[in-house]
Amino acid sequence: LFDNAYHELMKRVMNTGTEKTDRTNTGTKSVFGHQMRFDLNRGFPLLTTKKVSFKLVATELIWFLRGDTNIKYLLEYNNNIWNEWAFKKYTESPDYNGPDMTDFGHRALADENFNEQYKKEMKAFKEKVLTDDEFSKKYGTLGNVYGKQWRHWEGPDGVVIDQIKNLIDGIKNSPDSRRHIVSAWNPAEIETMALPPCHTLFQFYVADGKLSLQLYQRSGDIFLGIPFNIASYALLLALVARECGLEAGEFVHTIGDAHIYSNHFDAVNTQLERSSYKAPELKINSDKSMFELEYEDFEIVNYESHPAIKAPIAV
Ligand code: UFP
Repeated sequence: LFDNAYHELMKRVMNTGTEKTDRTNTGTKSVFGHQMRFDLNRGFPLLTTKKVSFKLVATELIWFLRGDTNIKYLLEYNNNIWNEWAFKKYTESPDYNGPDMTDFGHRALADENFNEQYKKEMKAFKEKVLTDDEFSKKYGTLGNVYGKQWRHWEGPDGVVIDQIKNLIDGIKNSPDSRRHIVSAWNPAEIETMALPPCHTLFQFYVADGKLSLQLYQRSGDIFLGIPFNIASYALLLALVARECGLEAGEFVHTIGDAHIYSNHFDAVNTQLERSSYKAPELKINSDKSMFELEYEDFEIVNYESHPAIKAPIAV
């Protein structure tokens, strides 16, 4: 069962993880180097011991695959997962005149008055990204994040490399190749990204008519990030397999710094007490190429899960 692999990871880190400080000043327990395997023939790995929103996963992946780096597309689907990073850039800019938003992540948790101010400013920010083109061009963008690197990696002399197109061609024309790699980690552009890529590099592998995918994720927030990352890469594998006329095999998830934030410990313990349901199935109700698919073409069937568990995100 898919949930088991994830629960094993949570238990490993809770029981044997090392306490460390981190960039966000929250504090974590972590292990270095962990691997999980998800065989897509056994269903779609959307966790069932808490509700994970497939809509957020799918709209973000479509957004990556379009080469888009502006949160406007996500907001149109009411997907708020990247807002904090864009909002941070805006509130640190000279165009922002509202109350001071320094360190809004921690302060919103600690101070109810501030939280009200923050929610108000964030709401106005989202509204402006959605309705004001000029504003959204300037402050909706996250810099050279995934979409840019996957579809428009800039090489020397203005050469633009479409890693995803190259990947599909490579898998179709030379399935046995050991070079089916996409890298989001572009050292020349790290400085210009809102967040240096967490899912850093992935590789595909073809054997017995089945396509498998391994991701190297440098840093994983086990409670909030990893459930999304699993579903997202499982979906990517399903899409690329379909595009190449292959069956989907395994998603192999390799994580570098696998951590649980100290303010997620209670949530993790709650989830660990739950037992899993049968995994759901993914359906794609369209013949369109993966590059033309819309969220409305996807369907997750027979998804039964325990309720969502809320926990604060570290910014
Ligand atoms: N994080 C994930 N998955 C993601 C993503 C972020 O787990 O897809 F974008 C988490 C990992 C870490 C934080 O807790 O976000 C990034 O911080 P850092 O750059 O310091 O590793």
